[in-house]
Amino acid sequence: MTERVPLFVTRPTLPPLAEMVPLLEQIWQSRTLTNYGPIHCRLEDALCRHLGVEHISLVANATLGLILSLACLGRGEEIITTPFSFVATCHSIWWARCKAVFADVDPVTLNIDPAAVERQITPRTRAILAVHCFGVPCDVAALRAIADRHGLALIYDAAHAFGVRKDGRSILEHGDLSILSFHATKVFNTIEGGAVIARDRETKNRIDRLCNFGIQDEATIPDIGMNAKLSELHAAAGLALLPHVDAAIEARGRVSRRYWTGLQGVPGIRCLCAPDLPGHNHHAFPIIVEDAYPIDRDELYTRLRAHDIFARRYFHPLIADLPTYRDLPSSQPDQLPVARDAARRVLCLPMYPDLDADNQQRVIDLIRSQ
Ligand code: T4K
Repeated sequence: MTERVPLFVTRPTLPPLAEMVPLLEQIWQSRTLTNYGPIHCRLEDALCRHLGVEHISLVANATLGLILSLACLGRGEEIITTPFSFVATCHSIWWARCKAVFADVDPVTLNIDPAAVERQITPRTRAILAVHCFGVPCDVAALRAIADRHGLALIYDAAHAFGVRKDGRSILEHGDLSILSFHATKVFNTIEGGAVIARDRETKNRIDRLCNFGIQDEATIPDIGMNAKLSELHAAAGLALLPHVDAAIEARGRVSRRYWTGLQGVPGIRCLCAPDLPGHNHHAFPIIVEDAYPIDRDELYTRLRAHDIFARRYFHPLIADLPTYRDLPSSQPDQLPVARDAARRVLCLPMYPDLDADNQQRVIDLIRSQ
């Protein structure tokens, strides 16, 4: 009998080891290990070309990229954001010495609802921090119009959105700043890492400076910065992986189509992302467990675990219901009905390029057989 392998919600994509070795040799040779070395610069250039953007600053992780971005733009202390995200989105607001104000999400995309954003704007609002959740683009046109109308900064947490395109253009072209995550669990990874995408050279230079303690040159330190630099080793992992990322996204697309077909017609199971969504990166495969399904989301999660299938309830608990945020006025029980509903229904199924059809069928069969 073949061994039943555990299926995790994701598995990191790694470059062939042989393609990593020459980069490691260069690092050993140069002894430049960090602080904007040659591999760091090569990865920034390669990412600009790959993603079709002009100004990228690599960072040690997306959380630091978010904090620096929020600190960099605008005045006022309130940041309007989505409660339906990974905690890093909201925690970054606190670390940027600002206050989170939640706005509810759209029931179809689960991204922040522009109309709800507009209702939360006050004279104290500094910025809108929206998330392209699961790689599904936000309503960028409506958010841009609101930001312009009220003179607010617009920042996208694009942690899930590597390679996502909308109307044939990179989603990263929208907003004043966008932040990618290159964590091990993402479509493209540098093990830990991330990037801030800016509109102009001046803002990129400011982000670079903030990543390096605020240092402009040996004797000039105009800003209060921190250490958010990406090391040469991490940059090397990214440089070796980048040529393989398009194939990895295509493979994810095949996994996505198998789920879509396999789960068709199951009463009460709705797949959030259609596999033919143009420009999608298949970052995750979230399903919504509706009332018509025989058991609720948590029971399905538990039954899958009993069969070594480690699907994840991203994003539960809702950020607004965590002890640190639940007393905020925008977190009160009568607020955020759509996000609260999503937090108890969404389940992310295993999704990674090399998830083979036989193992994937275990997931589909279990969901169909409840
Ligand atoms: N904004 C958004 C919207 C985000 O989703 C995130 C991060 C951020 C901002 C912040 O980005 P970073 O600062 O991290 O760059 C994971 C990730 O740690 C986190 O990066 C990610 N979002 C979040 C959605 O997921 P956990 O606590 O669920 O990860 P963990 O360790 O349980 O990993 C999930 C599964 O992946 C494991 O069951 C097995 C597999 N795995 C994981 C790792 C780390 C591996 O096979 N190998 C590995 O090395 O948070």
